[in-house]
Amino acid sequence: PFLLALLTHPTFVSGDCWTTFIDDTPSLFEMVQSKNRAQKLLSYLADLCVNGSSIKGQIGLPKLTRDADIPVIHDINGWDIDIKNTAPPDSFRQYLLDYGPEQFANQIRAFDGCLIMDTTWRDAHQSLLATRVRTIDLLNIAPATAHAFRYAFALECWGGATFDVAMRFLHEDPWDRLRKLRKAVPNIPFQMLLRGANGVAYSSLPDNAIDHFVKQAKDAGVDIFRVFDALNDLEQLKVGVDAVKKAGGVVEATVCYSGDMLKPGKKYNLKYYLETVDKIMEMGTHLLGIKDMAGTLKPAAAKLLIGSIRKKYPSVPIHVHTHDSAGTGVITYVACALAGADVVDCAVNSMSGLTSQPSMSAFIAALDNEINTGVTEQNAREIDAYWSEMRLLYSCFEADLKGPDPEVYNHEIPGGQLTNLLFQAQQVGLGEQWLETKRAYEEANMLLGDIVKVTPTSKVVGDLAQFMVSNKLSPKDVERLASELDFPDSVLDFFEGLMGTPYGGFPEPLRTNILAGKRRKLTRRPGLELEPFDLKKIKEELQSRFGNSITECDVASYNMYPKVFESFKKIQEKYGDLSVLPTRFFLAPPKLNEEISVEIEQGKTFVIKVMAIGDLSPQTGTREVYFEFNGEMRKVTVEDKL
Ligand code: 3PY
Ligand code: ZN
Repeated sequence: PFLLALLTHPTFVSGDCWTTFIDDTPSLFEMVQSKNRAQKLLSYLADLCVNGSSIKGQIGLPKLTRDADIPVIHDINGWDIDIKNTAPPDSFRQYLLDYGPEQFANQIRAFDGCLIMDTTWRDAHQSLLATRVRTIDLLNIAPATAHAFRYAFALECWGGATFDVAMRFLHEDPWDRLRKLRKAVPNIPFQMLLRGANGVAYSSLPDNAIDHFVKQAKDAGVDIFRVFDALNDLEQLKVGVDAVKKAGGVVEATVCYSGDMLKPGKKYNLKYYLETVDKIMEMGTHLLGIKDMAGTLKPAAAKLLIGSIRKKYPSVPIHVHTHDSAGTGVITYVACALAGADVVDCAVNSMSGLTSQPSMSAFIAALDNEINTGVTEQNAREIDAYWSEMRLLYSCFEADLKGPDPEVYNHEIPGGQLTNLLFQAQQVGLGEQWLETKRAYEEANMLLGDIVKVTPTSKVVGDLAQFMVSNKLSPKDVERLASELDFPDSVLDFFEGLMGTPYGGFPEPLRTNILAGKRRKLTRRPGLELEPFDLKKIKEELQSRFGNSITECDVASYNMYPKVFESFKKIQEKYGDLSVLPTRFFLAPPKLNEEISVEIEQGKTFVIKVMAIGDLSPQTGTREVYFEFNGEMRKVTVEDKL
């Protein structure tokens, strides 16, 4: 392609060429780069036209087949805001940048009301749409959001499952997403979810990998880090907390709330939570998070828990997170706000409810202006108009839950996992399978010692439950056959101690029997046993394989998910940067002659049309796909895999 660009360059063609022509004409390289990018993108589209979408978890096609409308946002006086030509107003983020995390926390605590964190960009789609929302659809609404939610506490936009899903299933770079969003929303703080010593992975990494990851995240735009440990293991939690402190971020150390603490005989009761909070406060945190990942914090328990913490620690801002699986989330939030919580997590209406967060508008309306939230109902509705269209665009990832179900108070399955398990059960014909999975989940939890369930420990319970269902094992069978059964890796990781230590210790003799001859038993937190990563060497190795464009962020991705990162780089080499492709053409082939406009970078757009798909060649098993590309004809040959 370089030679072709050279031979067709007007200066070369005119013969007016000198010896340093190549060096002096960088546009030659740009032409080559652009041609390569175009060819790669066409290869993806051609494959989509011939073989259909290969995105995992996709059932059917998007129901939205045009660009979504960008809503008009109104200011407090009801005037239209000219979003393109008006910078979003300074807000809590500027305060954070000017005065630092401690003063920022004081400012949040001093706010007269209960602020909102919008989770639409992270937990809401992780819980409802299998984490499949793509960067382009976040970026399109980002400027409007920067205005509409100017006085929100934060936007949760990164971490949790979004990190690996971006690379694994969306073929996108999560760091690129963060940087682009940061640029588009300079004024609202960004929050991420960090799984303590597990980073954004499913078991612990060496401490230096966590420090390195958090530093990159802070530098790329994360302001506030919600740090939790899935077992409320405080040593594990501290690894994440210390990493955020070193990086200069805002620490929101978090206690995970598991089950209904007011149920008689509950292992995790008020005393347990208050003692855990005491230890977190001793550790030092800017804000205190209460993470109710399954949505089992009932209003009466919320009033007691938040009220008790508020009384003991009058100056720490309390930030509450719940899921609306039971349908009682808004009542719980009102109870939290009245008991002294400073921030609660909501999602915009069409991305809320069920296994997601409670509805922002419902929360604002329920307070009836008695308590200020920083977001107006009108602005919440304006942004919601866009997301109601996104819900159609991503309809092919819906788990199709029909309504709230307080059964979550029994099975305690976290929001995101509930949708996931339901989706898997649906694949094999719901009915009996789903009932069995839920029952086995409760049984597996008790076998494991009634643990706190959130990623990654919720996966352990889910994997064990599915293992029990598919092998028709009762809890007694599991105990009896423990040393013979071939348990899922996550169960072995848990018992080895790679996720930390549960409150009350591991169940014995189950642990000994399951690990016998397979794994060791860690007696200290995993970070003290794992060899630190040689970060310099890892970077050099990655550079030798993938070229000098490898960055520290790539190293951090590789450290979290080596295999996923390698596959992602290979797909990127084949298809280029797919994040720029509009979602309806990422998930479904365009119609013949339909115009696709792809802005590959600011001010540079590819205009593509599929003109024809050729017949199957019996010799090669391939087809040719013909495109019009920026007015020129192009042809791509693809294997027909169907
Ligand atoms: C995650 O860790 O991804 C979660 O959302 C936990 O609730
Ligand atoms: Zn959550």
